[in-house]
Parts: sequence; C-alpha cells; structure tokens
Amino acid sequence: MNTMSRANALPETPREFGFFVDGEWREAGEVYERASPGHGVAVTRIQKCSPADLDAAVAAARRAFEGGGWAGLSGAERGGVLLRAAQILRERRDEIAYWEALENGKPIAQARGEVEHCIACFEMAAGAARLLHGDSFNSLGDKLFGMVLREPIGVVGLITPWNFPFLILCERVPFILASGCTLVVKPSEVTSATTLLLADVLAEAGLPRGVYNVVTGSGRTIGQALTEHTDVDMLSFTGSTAVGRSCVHAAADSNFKKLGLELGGKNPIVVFADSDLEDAADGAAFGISFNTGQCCVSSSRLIVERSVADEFEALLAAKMARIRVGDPLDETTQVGAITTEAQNATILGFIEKGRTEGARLVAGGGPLDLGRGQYIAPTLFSGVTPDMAIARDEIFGPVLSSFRFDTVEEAVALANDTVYGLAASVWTRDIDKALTVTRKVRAGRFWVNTIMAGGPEMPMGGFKQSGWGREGGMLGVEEYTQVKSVHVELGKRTHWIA
Ligand code: TXE
Repeated sequence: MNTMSRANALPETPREFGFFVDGEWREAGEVYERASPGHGVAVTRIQKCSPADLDAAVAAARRAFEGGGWAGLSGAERGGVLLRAAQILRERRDEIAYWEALENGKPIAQARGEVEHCIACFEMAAGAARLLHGDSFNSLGDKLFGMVLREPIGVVGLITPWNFPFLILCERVPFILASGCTLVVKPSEVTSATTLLLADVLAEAGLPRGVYNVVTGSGRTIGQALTEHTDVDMLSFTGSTAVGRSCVHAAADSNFKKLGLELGGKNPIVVFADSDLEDAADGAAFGISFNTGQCCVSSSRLIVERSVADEFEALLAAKMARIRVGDPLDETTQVGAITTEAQNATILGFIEKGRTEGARLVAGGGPLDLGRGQYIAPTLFSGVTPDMAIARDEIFGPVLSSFRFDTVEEAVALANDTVYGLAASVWTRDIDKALTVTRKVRAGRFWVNTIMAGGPEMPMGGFKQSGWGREGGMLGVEEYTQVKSVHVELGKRTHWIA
C-alpha cells in the first residue's frame, strides 16, 4: 500500500524564509540550510540574523508595546484577532504540519494533531483575553478602597526548542498576546520554518505590526543576546537545563528580566500490579516513544511492582517491537526520525552506557537502517539501578529504564529520586494508591491511568530543576502580567499634621 500522497512529496528545492520584524519580511545577508532528518535532503533556507537584527526586532516590539495599539485594545478585540488566527490555522493546518514534519522529523499525522492542539490554544487564549482581570478589596475599612490591576509585563523574548517547534510556540504565543504583551521569538536554528509561518497567519488575522517579531539564527549568538537584552522585560525559555541556567545568569547580569523556564525531565511512570497491565503497557510504550522520546514529559523511568515486573516488561517489549518507526511523510508512521545528528549521537551514547553499566536490554537497542535519515528503535532496559547514567540523565530519546518496587513508599521514593519534577504517571485501579502517589511525587503535571493527555485549559510547568512558572490556562496568561496595587482614599483625609 502506498501511504505517501503527492502532497507528502519532498520539496523540489529548499524553501527560503526571511525573518520577520515590524510587520515586514527581511533578509540578513546570509542564510543556512536545514536538511530533513528523515531524508537527509535540504528542505529550508533560514536567515542568519545578526545582533543588529535582534536589536531592530526588540525596538519594534518596544514601539508596538508603548504605542498601545495592542495593549490598549479591549480583551474582546485582542480575543477577536486570536480567533481569526485560529481559523486561518485551521485552513493552513496541513501546510504547517508538512514543514514541521520535514524540519523536525516527526510523523506528519502527529504533526497535524499538534496543529489541532495549537488551534485550541488560540481559541482558549481568545477567551482568556476577555476574562483576564485583577481584584478588588472592599474590606480595608470605610475610608480605603483597594484595587489590584493586572498589566501586561511588556516586551517578551521567547526562545523555543526543536522537539515541538510549533506546539511549544503556540502553548505560549496566544497567551502572551492575550495578556497585551508584544514579543520577539527566537526559534531553534534547526526548526524555524513554522515559527515564521505563524507570522503570516497573525498578520492576516489583523495583529498590528511590531507585536510579533521573529529572528532566526544560532542559540549561542542571537539566543544569548536575547537573554542579555536590557530592553526585554521577560524571557520565556524552553530547552536544556544548561541553557536555562545561563538564562538565569544573563537575567541577573542585565536587567533582572522576569523568567519563565521549562527545562528537562526524567519522568516516572509507576505501574501497580492491580492495574490493567495491557493498558499500562500501551501507555508506557506511548509515553517513551511518542515524538521519538524527544519530549520533556516523556515517561523515561518505569517503576513497576515486582510481582508483575517480568510479565509487564515482556508485554511492553512486545508492544515496543510493533511500533511503526518510519518515514515522517508516510501517513502510517507512528515514530519518525531523530531531529539532529547531535541528538542521535547522544541517544546512542546512552544506550551504549546502559549496556556497559550492566543494565539488561529487553527491547530495541540501536539505530534502525531505513536507507536514509536517522532512526532509533524504541529501547527498554531492565534491572536499572539508581546510580546508572540511564537512570539519572535526561536522554531525550526512545530509551526507557525499568526499576522495581515492593511497597507504595518505595515507589514514591524511586519516583522522587531525580533532580527534575516535570511530569509523572501512575497506573492502578486502587484510588488510595493513585492519590497517595499523586500527592507525594513532586511533579508539575500528573496523569492517572493515562499519559500525555491534556488541553490548553491546564497549566503546565515543572517542580525542582524542571523550571519556573506555568504556561497554559488562566495562569498562562497571568504569567505575562504584573500586578499593581492601587489604594484609594474615600472622603476627607485625617490630617497627620495637627
Ligand atoms: O537544547 P538547547 P539542545 C534538552 C534535551 C536535549 C538537550 C540539548 O535533554 O538533549 O536539552 O538540546 C537556544 N542562549 N532539551 O542543545 O541548546 C537554541 O537555539 C540562549 C529539553 O538543542 O537548550 C534553541 O532555540 N539560547 C527541552 C533553544 O535554546 C540558546 C527541549 C534550545 O536549545 C543558547 C530541547 C544560549 N546560550 C532540549 N544556546 C525541553 N524541556 O523540552 C542555545 N539556545
């Protein structure tokens, strides 16, 4: 069966994008090419912006903010633009999914699903723009009335990673816009296309010029300069813990800009003997293989009750072997390519470490040769001990490490044995066990008898070293505001000076 339609063919020549500042497309004078990781063929040409291009983008965002043409609109008017953007995204869903699959290597069907989620984010934020409000205090006595105003924080810098280029963008941009802020986005250098396509969508939806700006280029130059910029009021960063740390230093050394950080994860999936083992195995296979495990919320540590551990691992390994790993443009593919050569080498390095440190390979265990592109088989290690590298480090690939427990306390201790706290999942039919684990494990996003579920209504973010702040939901809009407490005296003042 041919599952590649003509619309899924590779582009004949790489598509060249400009960068977007103050409502217009610009050229930097130098471009670089990005090859599709699933095919090894150049698909896009991206501008290599200079620090001067970044300054121009920040200046445009500042003018657009201070001019009041966006922040000064009513929530209903801002929401109207976001709703129009949602409609245009719906019309351009397949096009956006296509470029996302090409640059990132994810399956095209998955990419379409992600664009659907992005549309929901815009619709949710449109409502939130109208609901955003402060507070009042009618309880300060007869003579004093208190109001708490919410104001947009100003110019936001947004640095996004390559694993979910469009989804992570859209879990932030509509919420930033709903708050009344303006922004400068620096997408990952390897997956910039869809962030640039969003500029077109927003302009067509009626977003005023200068509100959404995109600069492209390397993290170490343009990204770093954005973190250090003294005219950026807030920085939202999603990526590695190492760069997250450098953002904190840069904020402290520049203008104390507010930070939102979504960093790494080493997320536990706790499986009790009483759970539906077929369901749990399906969830565990999905949780580690979805997006080739290049997912901050991947469930990469399986913590399974000893009495069913052998049975469960066998069930899981059989399911993992049936996952359809293949060409991102094939409609039937479930798991696509590894996004970068560096990440491919990192994952294979961890698999090697797992072997040499004494873990037992139960499924996968290496690269898959599909003729072109870089692919890795979903991999399961059993008998992992807490000191091993595959137990502690974020691998960011389809590699699952399995541990065993006898008591609820042991399961909780193993789940919490990490510096991270992004997400966790628990599988059991026993409400006591489900809620005990949920209450005692320190993680920002929790799933009970499911995994990776969610919607834009729910806030997302990490405990411990997984980050600061929350994206999504009403909290996700409030994150980009600051509050001003206003005290109003009523009636004649009681004089201090007699
Ligand atoms: O991330 P980087 P990398 C983790 C994952 C992965 C590892 C390395 O474990 O293996 O990070 O990935 C920009 N100042 N995650 O090296 O470098 C960069 O251009 C400012 C987890 O690709 O953090 C890109 O836009 N910006 C994660 C973004 O930072 C800089 C998602 C992320 O790249 C910069 C991705 C600098 N000095 C990786 N250097 C998650 N939590 O989802 C780079 N960038």
